[in-house]
Amino acid sequence: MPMTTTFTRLALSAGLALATVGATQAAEEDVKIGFIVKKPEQAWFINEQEAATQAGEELGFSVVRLGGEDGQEVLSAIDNLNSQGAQGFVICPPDVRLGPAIMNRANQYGMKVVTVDDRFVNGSGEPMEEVPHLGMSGYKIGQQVGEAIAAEMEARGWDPQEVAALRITNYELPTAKERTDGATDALVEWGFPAENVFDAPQQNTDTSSAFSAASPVISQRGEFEHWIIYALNEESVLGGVRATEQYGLGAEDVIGVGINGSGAAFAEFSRSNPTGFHGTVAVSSTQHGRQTAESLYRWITEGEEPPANTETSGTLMTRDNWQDVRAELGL
Ligand code: FCA
Repeated sequence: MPMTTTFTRLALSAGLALATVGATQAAEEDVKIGFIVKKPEQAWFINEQEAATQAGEELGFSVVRLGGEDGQEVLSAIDNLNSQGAQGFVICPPDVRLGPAIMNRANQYGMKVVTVDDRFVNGSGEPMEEVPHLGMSGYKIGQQVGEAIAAEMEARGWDPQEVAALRITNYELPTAKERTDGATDALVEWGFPAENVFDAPQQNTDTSSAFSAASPVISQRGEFEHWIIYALNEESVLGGVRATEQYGLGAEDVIGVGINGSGAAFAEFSRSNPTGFHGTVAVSSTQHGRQTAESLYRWITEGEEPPANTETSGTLMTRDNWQDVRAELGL
């Protein structure tokens, strides 16, 4: 064997050995977490993932942003994170009943998990309290929605007996049920007739599924000229508002109030002509993203387990104050 080849081989293997040592050291120091969301194209989730990334840049950990729109995608996202050396992930699952399967996979890899927005449920439908969670205080925020709608009906001088409520529901998701229950209770307490509340069950939590759910309900109740609309989020309320427009109902006939305070609402408030989308209860998606990522990081590095359940609050945002509230909440 010629000298040069042997020398090259030796140099190469020494180089490889050094590279391996370097990688091991880096792996011990670096913290990498995943941030998996059920609807990666929605403004709420984009904002959460960006805020988590920002927190990582400040505190010194990296965040891999992933979408998980069904169970299969979530499990492969977890495999992918494991092969990248991530120590844990924050997740808003596409279906809360996937909780046990997701935890199984995470436990196989020794990964820590924090849920955001939608809390896992176990086989009996109870919240999985062993997985730390941060989400909005659904019932209270729902009540704020109901109160805002009632105040606007009063301001417009509507007789509640002649108003129909479009309640876009998603009863498989506990946080969604809490929110629409809170809104219904506040409305009924104010004097809204419970028999004028009509359900439009949606398949998903987005605008198009709400539109499909709402259309037949509005068409069946053609006798009502005034509608109020609420749902688990503003994307869904927007679907309902678009459906009323199809039946010739304008901004003066409709009061829709959503939840979130993200890009979907800002776009609606920025339109030159107001629509039936009256307002939204804004919650800080920035805080949700940042706080969950940071608490997972502390758990990984300092062994401090995050609180079992953290609930966040909301502020009403309308066409009149949306820019101020946006700035206040850092959105
Ligand atoms: C659920 C909804 C989102 C957002 C989040 C906090 O995941 O689907 O729109 O409201 O809760």
